[in-house]
Amino acid sequence: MQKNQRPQADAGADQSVDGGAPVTIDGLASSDPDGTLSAYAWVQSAGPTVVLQEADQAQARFTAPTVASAANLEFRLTVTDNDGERASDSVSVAVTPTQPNTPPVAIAGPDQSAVAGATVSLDASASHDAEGPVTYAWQQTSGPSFAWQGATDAATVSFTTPTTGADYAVIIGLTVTDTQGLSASDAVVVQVQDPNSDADGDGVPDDRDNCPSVPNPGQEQTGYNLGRGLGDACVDPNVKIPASVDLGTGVTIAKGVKLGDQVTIGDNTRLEQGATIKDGATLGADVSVGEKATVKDGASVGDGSTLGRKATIKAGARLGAQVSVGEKTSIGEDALIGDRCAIGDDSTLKQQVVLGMDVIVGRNTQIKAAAQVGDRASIGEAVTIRAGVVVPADAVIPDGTVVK
Ligand SMILES: [Ca+2]
Ligand SMILES: [Ca+2]
Ligand SMILES: [Ca+2]
Ligand SMILES: [Ca+2]
Repeated sequence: MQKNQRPQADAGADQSVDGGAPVTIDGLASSDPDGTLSAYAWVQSAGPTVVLQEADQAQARFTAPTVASAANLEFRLTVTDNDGERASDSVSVAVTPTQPNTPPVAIAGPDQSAVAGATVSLDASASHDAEGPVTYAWQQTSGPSFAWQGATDAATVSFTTPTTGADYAVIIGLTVTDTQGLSASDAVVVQVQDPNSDADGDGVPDDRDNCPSVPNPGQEQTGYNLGRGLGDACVDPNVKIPASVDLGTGVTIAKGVKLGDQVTIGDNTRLEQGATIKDGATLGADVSVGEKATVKDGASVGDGSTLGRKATIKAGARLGAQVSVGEKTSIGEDALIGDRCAIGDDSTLKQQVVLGMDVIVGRNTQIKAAAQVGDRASIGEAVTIRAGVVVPADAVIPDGTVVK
């Protein structure tokens, strides 16, 4: 009896396949020189695990795995002959990725604001990856340290903002990682306002301080700053009020403020010393204008207003009824002075000024030629009325009046 000859295993030629493709590994070329093969056994020996079909047949099948990067699979075939003797061979199957992996997109959510001591929730669930699910990692990167509430590896996390006695910001970084290990980052800024903070140390907490950067314990807020929520300390006192602004009522316009054209100033306003009321400005009733104010051409001053000493009322200005004009006022040509106005002592009324009815003109005032004086106007002592002034018969011209 001859000695049995070993079978010869042949696992076939190495292959290269696409991810997801059906693959057959073929051991049909195996043989036994002096008998027959009684068994085939395929096992995977390397690479991402696949499910082998018909692993006990000459030909076995599997589906190539979907891989993000190239992978190599190895299979070992063992054949057994009719005398129970065995032989083995291996085959490689290279799997190419069907499409390259793309990095995930990290979305940490919009920046937020919170008060100190509050719970802030962050939501990164809008993060995504084209190839599959992502994992999350949150980490504080700046600001006063805080304690997380629960896990920091979830899409949504939360923490409590610490109380520090000052306003601050915290920045929280987010890293999102896909199933293939690619990652992306994002960050979210949380601005935290501490109700007890007082950045400028003026005793007024920031959230109630109309100028939190400059000490102003009195919270002064006058003139143009009224209604704007700005303290005087934060605003240039020489600010120019833009054209066509309506300043509303009860406003005080500080010294040096320049009013633009067409500004409307409401009732009970006070314009301090040196204010300039420009062309087209409209001042409401009972406006008080300080010394050395200038009322320019075309400006209109409402009823009952007071123009201070040494005011200059330029040509063409219109003063309403019962306006009180202070001492040493100069009233320009063609100005219209309403009924029952009082014009202070030492004023100069230039040519062609028209004085309304019952206007009172103070002492030492000069009324120049061609001015018209209304009915029952009362002209003070020592007033100089130049030649050509029209004075009606019932105007009261006391003793000492000089008519040149
Ligand atoms: Ca044999
Ligand atoms: Ca990906
Ligand atoms: Ca303050
Ligand atoms: Ca302040």
